[in-house]
Amino acid sequence: MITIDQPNNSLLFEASILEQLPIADADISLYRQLDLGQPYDEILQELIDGTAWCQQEVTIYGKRHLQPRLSAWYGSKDLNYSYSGITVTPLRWNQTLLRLKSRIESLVSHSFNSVLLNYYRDQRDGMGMHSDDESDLGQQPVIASLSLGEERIFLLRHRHRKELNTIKLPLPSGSLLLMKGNTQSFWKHGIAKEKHPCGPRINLTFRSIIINQ
Ligand SMILES: O=C(O)CCC(=O)C(=O)O
Ligand SMILES: [Mn+2]
Repeated sequence: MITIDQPNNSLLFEASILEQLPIADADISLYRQLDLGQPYDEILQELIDGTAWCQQEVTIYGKRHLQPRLSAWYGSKDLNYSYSGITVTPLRWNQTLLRLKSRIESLVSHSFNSVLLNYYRDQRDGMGMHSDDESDLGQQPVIASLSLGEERIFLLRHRHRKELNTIKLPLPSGSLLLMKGNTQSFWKHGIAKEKHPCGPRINLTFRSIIINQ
């Protein structure tokens, strides 16, 4: 297991500089501390209170079970999204989400038409290993993943090269992880459940669903 937790070159870690992570077959970069114009905890609470959360029932290997987290899908009208045997219809953008979307779009110079929010209520919530490789996202999706609240460990495991160790990347509040290029084709990722008590964490993955004309 490899842990990427400390800056190895402090010049690269100034708040507004994007750090490219040295990961084979992937294009992954990280901002450690975004300026969101508002304290992170305030935004976290706004999202906890103002989001239409639900706990999805999904089918994995033919078995139905409740996801160990809450989620919500927001986006432009008619942008349905299908994953793990469910199709979700988008809720309408609210002011908080539009503000975050526009901040992130200008930072990464890419536009997004949807966001999946995940709410990890405590250490018992997590997300299994998966790739965001649904055809609706296109061949080389750009996914911008904002974390707020409790720091949790983002796991990355190569899909084919067993000699590569699993990477453990702690995602602190206010960090933005940007996944691009072939990342989803070669790597799976997930959020580990924890043994020690954890406070709430919300992750927002901004995505672009391809609109078929
Ligand atoms: O919570 C995270 O950091 C990961 C979320 C994720 O992988 C997803 O929404 O597909
Ligand atoms: Mn994902």
